[in-house]
Amino acid sequence: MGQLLSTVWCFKLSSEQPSFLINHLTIWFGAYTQNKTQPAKEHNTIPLCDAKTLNLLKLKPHFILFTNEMSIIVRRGIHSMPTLNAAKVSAAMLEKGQSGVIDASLTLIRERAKLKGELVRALGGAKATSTLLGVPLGHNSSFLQGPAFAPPRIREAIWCGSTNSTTEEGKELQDARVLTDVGDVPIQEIRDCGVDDHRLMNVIGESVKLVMDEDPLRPLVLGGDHSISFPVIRAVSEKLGGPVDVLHLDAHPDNYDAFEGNIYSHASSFARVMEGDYVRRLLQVGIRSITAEGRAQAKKFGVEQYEMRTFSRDRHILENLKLGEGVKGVYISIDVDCLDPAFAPGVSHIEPGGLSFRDVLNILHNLQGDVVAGDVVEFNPQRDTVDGMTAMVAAKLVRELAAKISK
Ligand SMILES: [Mn+2]
Repeated sequence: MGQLLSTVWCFKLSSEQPSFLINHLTIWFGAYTQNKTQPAKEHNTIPLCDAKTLNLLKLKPHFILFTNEMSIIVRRGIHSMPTLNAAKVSAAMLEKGQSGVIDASLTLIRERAKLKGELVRALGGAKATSTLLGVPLGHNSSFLQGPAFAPPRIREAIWCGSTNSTTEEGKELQDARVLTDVGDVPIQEIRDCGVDDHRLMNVIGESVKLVMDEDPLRPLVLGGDHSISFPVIRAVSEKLGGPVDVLHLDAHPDNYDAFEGNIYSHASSFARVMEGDYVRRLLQVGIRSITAEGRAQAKKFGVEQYEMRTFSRDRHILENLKLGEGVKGVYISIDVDCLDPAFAPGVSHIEPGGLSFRDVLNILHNLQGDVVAGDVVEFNPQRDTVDGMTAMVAAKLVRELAAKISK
């Protein structure tokens, strides 16, 4: 927008107006505030549309400028608009709209899972089929939010023509009985409707359960930041009706009680997990960035931590793990930053001194146990190399984990 016009037109939102209008206003105000050369002032006007269109949309222009709101938008940008808009509609209308969007999102996952389940059965069936479920969520990151963009990049790399579709131990990924996909939970679209994190976490969990409803599909979740592991593990345990053992590969323990006040932070997911009865044993491997609180929390929750500084000593144990016996199975959570940044630079938290890719595969391939679900999180495409090297690394972790889950 080249020049600043002279007045902001504000409109009273009512149930008569279509929901797209709210989005339109959001985008439009955002475009204005992000390109302006000075803050919006009370006497600035922006003509939104002509009188005929206003009439058609049943809009009543109110020449009252919400100056406080405009200053919030100016400071925080377009992302504050959904909340501000939400404040203008009745609670009942908001609830109806949010529920509609959430139902539609769950329907999409449910119907795709049903179809993929049918496909697997039509191909002769399987005992377990890895099923990709993308959760493009990045806003619970404490530093960068790029993991929100990871799922499509990982999928692209899984099927990249530079490699074949056979895993190291000989599973064929093009066989839908080994690997299938139900798409992404539309995280940003749901958040755009003003849905809070408590409810959003439940939507993620419900989506996981919809995949598990469809035997033999087992969820393999593509993050997203690590905050998503809490609702996913909770859902897996609730669905199976008991605790699981968790193998968690990460540079960080992610067990702060809350990080910067956020109980859903990606640095707090395993505190939330351990507060419930979802997990019997939690093994954390690759740890090399840990505070006194991280150690105290691990002690409190009885977490088995394997730190990188003693990896050469622990290697034998970690390459011969037997987990999940006497519980509902094994869950594997792989934070890409468990790897040394030499192998995976495209992460938000670069922490030298990590595992090699082969170290991770040795642990994974040799693990004995029934792997019921897993996730690969924290790949940040915005920090990847130009040739997408870390996308290939994340994709190979997904491919090998898919092979481990499927049978
Ligand atoms: Mn990490």
